[in-house]
Amino acid sequence: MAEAVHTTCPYCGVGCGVLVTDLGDGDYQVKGDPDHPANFGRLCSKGSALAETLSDQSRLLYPEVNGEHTDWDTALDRVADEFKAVIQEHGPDAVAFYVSGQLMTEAYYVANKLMKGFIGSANIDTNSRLCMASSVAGHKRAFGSDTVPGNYEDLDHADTVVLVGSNLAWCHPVLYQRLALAKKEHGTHVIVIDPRRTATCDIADQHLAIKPGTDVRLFNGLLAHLDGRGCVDDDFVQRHTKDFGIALDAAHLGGAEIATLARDCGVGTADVSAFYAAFERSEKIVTVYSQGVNQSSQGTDKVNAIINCHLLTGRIGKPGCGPLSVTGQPNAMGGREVGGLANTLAAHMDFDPVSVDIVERFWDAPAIARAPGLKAVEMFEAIHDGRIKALWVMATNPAVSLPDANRVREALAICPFVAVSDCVPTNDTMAFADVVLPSTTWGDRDGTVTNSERCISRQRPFRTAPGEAREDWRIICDVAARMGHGAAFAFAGPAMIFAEHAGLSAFENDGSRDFDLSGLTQLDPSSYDALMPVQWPVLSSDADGCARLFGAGGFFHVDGRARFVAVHHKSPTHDLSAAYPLVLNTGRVRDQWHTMTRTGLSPRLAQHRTEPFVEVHPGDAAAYGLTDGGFATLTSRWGEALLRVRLDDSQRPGSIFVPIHWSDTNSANAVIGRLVSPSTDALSGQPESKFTPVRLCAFHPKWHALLVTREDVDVGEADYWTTITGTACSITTMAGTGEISDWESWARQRLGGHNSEWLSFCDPSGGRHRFAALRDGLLTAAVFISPRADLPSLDWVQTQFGLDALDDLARAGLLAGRAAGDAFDPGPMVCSCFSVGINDLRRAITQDQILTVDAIGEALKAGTNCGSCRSEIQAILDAELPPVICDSPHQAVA
Ligand SMILES: Nc1nc2c(c(=O)[nH]1)N[C@H]1C(S)=C(S)[C@@H](COP(=O)(O)OP(=O)(O)OC[C@H]3O[C@@H](n4cnc5c(=O)[nH]c(N)nc54)[C@H](O)[C@@H]3O)O[C@H]1N2
Ligand SMILES: Nc1nc2c(c(=O)[nH]1)N[C@H]1C(S)=C(S)[C@@H](COP(=O)(O)OP(=O)(O)OC[C@H]3O[C@@H](n4cnc5c(=O)[nH]c(N)nc54)[C@H](O)[C@@H]3O)O[C@H]1N2
Ligand code: SF4
Ligand SMILES: [Mo]
Repeated sequence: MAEAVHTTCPYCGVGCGVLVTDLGDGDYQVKGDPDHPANFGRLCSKGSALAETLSDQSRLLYPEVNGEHTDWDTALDRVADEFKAVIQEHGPDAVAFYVSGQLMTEAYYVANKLMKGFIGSANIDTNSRLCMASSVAGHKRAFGSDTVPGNYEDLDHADTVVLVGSNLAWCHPVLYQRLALAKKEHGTHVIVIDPRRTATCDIADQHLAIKPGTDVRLFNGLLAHLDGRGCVDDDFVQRHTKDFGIALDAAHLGGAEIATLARDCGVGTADVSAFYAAFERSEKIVTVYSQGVNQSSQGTDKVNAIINCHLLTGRIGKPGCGPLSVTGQPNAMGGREVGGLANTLAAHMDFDPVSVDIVERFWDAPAIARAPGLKAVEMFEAIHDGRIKALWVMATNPAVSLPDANRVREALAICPFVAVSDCVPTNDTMAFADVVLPSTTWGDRDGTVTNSERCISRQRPFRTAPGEAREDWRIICDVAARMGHGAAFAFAGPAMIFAEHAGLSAFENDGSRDFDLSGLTQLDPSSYDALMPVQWPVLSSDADGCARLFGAGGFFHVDGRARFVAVHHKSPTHDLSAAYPLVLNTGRVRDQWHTMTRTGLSPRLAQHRTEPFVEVHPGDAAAYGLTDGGFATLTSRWGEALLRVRLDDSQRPGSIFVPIHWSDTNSANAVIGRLVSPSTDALSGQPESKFTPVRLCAFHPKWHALLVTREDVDVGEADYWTTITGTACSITTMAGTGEISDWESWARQRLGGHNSEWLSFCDPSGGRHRFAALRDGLLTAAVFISPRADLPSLDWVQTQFGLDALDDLARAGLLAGRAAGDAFDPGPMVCSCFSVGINDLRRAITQDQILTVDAIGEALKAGTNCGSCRSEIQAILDAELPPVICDSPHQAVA
C-alpha cells in the first residue's frame, strides 16, 4: 500500500488534518490525521465521506469558450484579450475578480497581486464578504488589526464557553466534539445564544433563544452588568485599552436594567441574569461566534459588543480566554492574509499611503491600486449600471450564494464578459460564463490554507489532475503573462509564491503588523513540501509560531492600545410587515457543503436531509395551514421558493429556517438566495443573510412522484423537483399541480434508456401508479406516483438497486411500493458513517432497550466515528423513551 499523504480537509475552517492512502483502482482511504493540532485524528461526517467525491466523472475536464470544448491557449487568450480590451477602453476599474475562501493561499495571492498591483484596481472581492467581513471589521476596530487572539486549545481550558450565532455541532463538528469532551471531563459550562434551538444546544447548560438581531442589546447589557459588578480588570483596561467610558455610556443608553433588556431580547429575565452571572464568575471564558453575528446589518457592532466584554475583564489572549471568531471556509483566513477583500491591500495592510508605498515597492508594481474597490454586493450592482464589463469568478457560485440571487443572475447575464474557474462540469454560475476554466481541486491541488486559529497547513495532492485541469495559481499567472506581466508572475510552483507572500508580510514590518511570516521567507520547494502546521505570526526569531496574542496588550493601533467601541442596538434593515410577517433565517445542514457541488456527490451525505425544506414552528404552521411533509411557497420582496415543510418546535415562533444548499442544478425553485435581502452592514459590507421578512403560503400539489434511476432523468416541467445522489442510483422527488392524463407514457418519457422489461401497476381511480424498468434482470428505474405525499421509503428503494437480480418477492414489492414480506426498512439515515437509520435506532431503543447514546454506539456503532449524529441520537432517545413517572409529585425529577 502507498504511503499516506498528509493533507487537510477542503471544507470548514476547523482545518482538520487528513491522511489519504491510495488503495489503487481510483480508491482512496481517508482518515483523520492523529498528529494535526486542529483535530488530532477526528473527522466529521463530511470529512469522512471525502473519498466519495473524487470521481473524474464529476470533474470539469477541459476549457470551454462559448460552451465549446477548446484548448488552454484559446481560453487563456480570450480571457486576457477581453480584460485588456475593457481596461484599455474603460480603465482598470471596469474589470473585477470575484474570488473565494476556497482558493489556496498561493492562488489567492497571485489573483490579488494581479488586480491590485498590475491591473491597477482594487475590484477583487471574495465570498468571504458574505462570511467573515464583519469579524474582520470588528477585529480591526478593536485591535487595529484583523487578528484572532486565541486558539482551539482555549476551548479545553475554559470554564465557560458562550456560542453566539454558531451552530458548532453541524458547522464546526470537530471543534464541537472537542468542546463536548472538555465538558465531559471537567464540566465546562456551555451557553448558546441563537434564536433557534440547534443541535449545538444538546451540550448547552443554557440556551438563550433571543429575538433575531438583538445581540448588541444583550452584550451591551453584559458590559454594563460586568462594570456594575466590579469585574473591570483595571490594570488591563488602563494600560492596554482606550475609550472604555464611551463604550460604557453607550451600553447604558438603551437601558441596562435586566428586566427591560430581557424583554427587548425576547428572553426571560432569569435567563439573562444566569448568563451574566456565568460570564461574571468565569475567569476563563471563550465567546465563540459565527454567522448569527457576522451576517447582520449590525454584524460589526455585534462583534465589537462581544469583544468589549472581553477587554473589560482582560479575558483575552490568555489560556482559556478570548473572543473566537470561527471561520467558515477552509481558507477564509488565508484570503484575509493576502488581501482578498476589496477594502484591504495585501498582507494585512490597507490603503493608507505608507502601506501603498510598501506594497508598491515590494511588488515593483506598475499600477498599484490606491483606494478600496467594490465589495461583493456592490460589484454585481456595478455590472448592472455598466461600470463593470468583465468579471472573473473563481471557486464560488454567486448565482446561488449571493443575496438577491435573481438580480445577481441578471448581472451575470448582461455582463459583456464572464469567465469562471471551477472544478465541476456545471453549476448555476457557469451557465452564464463565456469562458470556463477547469481547475484542480482537493486531491489534485497543491498549496496552503489557514484555519480559524491562524494555523497554516499544507494541502498536498495525492492524485493526478483529471483531464486538462490546471492549478488556479497557474491559470491566473498564465493570464497575467498574456496581459503583459510575465516577469512578475513567473512562478515555478506554489512554494515560490508562498515565499514571496511570506516576504511581503515581513517587508518593513518590524513588529508593526500582526501578519508576519518572516520565519518562512526562506522556504524552498522541499521545505515548503515538508511544512508542518504552524500558527502565525511566525517570526524569524521564533519559527515555532505563536499560540496567542494580546495577553499582555501589544495591540496594533499606533498607540499599542485596543479600542472599546461604542455600539448601539439597531433593528434589522427591513422590518416585518403585514405583507411579510415572518423572519427568514438561512444557514446550513450537517452533511452538505454550500451549493453541494462536492458533498452532493456522496450518497452517504445525501441521506441526512434529502430535500430542500423550510422549518416552521408548529404554531406558525397552524396559522398558515401548513402540515409536516406538505409544501409551502415562500415569498419575499426579492423572490420566491417552493419547499417541503418540516414542523419543528426548535424554531422561535415568527422565525423560519431554510438551508442554503439547493440550487437550480439539482432542484426547482429552491435557491433561497433569491429571497434574501441584499441589505448589508454599512461598515463591513456583509449581507444580512439571517433576517429577511417573508410570507408563507400552503401549496397543495395534485400529485407526488418518486423517480429512482441508474441513469439521468429528464425531469421536464414540474412545480417541485429535487434530485440527490443515491446508492447506485439517482433519486428525484417531484410534485405538481398539472393534470397528467397518461402516467405510463409520462414515466417512460422521463426515463428514456433501453430497458428489456417493464412492470406496471396502475390504479387510475386512486391516482396511484407504479412502474419499474429492468435490464437483464437488474432494476434500472422505479417510478412511484401518488395523490398524497406517502411515497415509499428512500432507503428501501435504494436497497432494491443494490440487488443483483430481482426475485418475485422483490418485483411484487416494487409494484406494491413497499417491502414485501418482512424485510426491515432502516428509515431515514441518522448516522452517515455507519448507515444507521432512524428505524434501526427506534428498534434498538424500544425492542432491545438500549437506552443511552454510548450504549447505542456499542451496539450499532452509530455515533462512534465522527460523532456528528450523537445529538440526533439523543433526540431520538428522548422522543422514544417513556416520560419518567413519579410516585409522588414531591419526587419529580428535574
Ligand atoms: N455542514 C456544513 N458546515 C459548514 C458549512 C456548510 O456549508 N455545511 N459552511 C462553512 C461556512 S463557509 C461557514 S461561514 C460556517 C457557518 O457556521 P455557522 O455560523 O455556525 O452556521 P449558520 O447555520 O450559517 O448560522 C449559525 C446560526 O446563527 C443563528 N442566528 C440567526 N440569526 C441570529 C441572530 O440574530 N443572533 C444570533 N445570536 N444567532 C442568529 C442561526 O439560527 C444559526 O443557527 O459553517 C462552515 N461549516
Ligand atoms: N442566504 C445565505 N446565503 C449565504 C450564506 C448564508 O448563511 N445564507 N452563507 C454565505 C457564506 S458564509 C459563504 S462562505 C458562501 C459560500 O458560497 P459559495 O462560495 O458560492 O459556495 P460553494 O458551493 O462552496 O462554491 C464554491 C465553488 O468552487 C468550486 N471549487 C471547489 N474547489 C475549487 C478549486 O480548488 N478551484 C476552483 N476554481 N473552484 C473550486 C466548487 O465546485 C463550487 O462551485 O455562501 C454565502 N451565502
Ligand atoms: S470539522 Fe469536518 S468539515 Fe470541518 S475541517 Fe474537520 S472534517 Fe472537514
Ligand atoms: Mo462562510
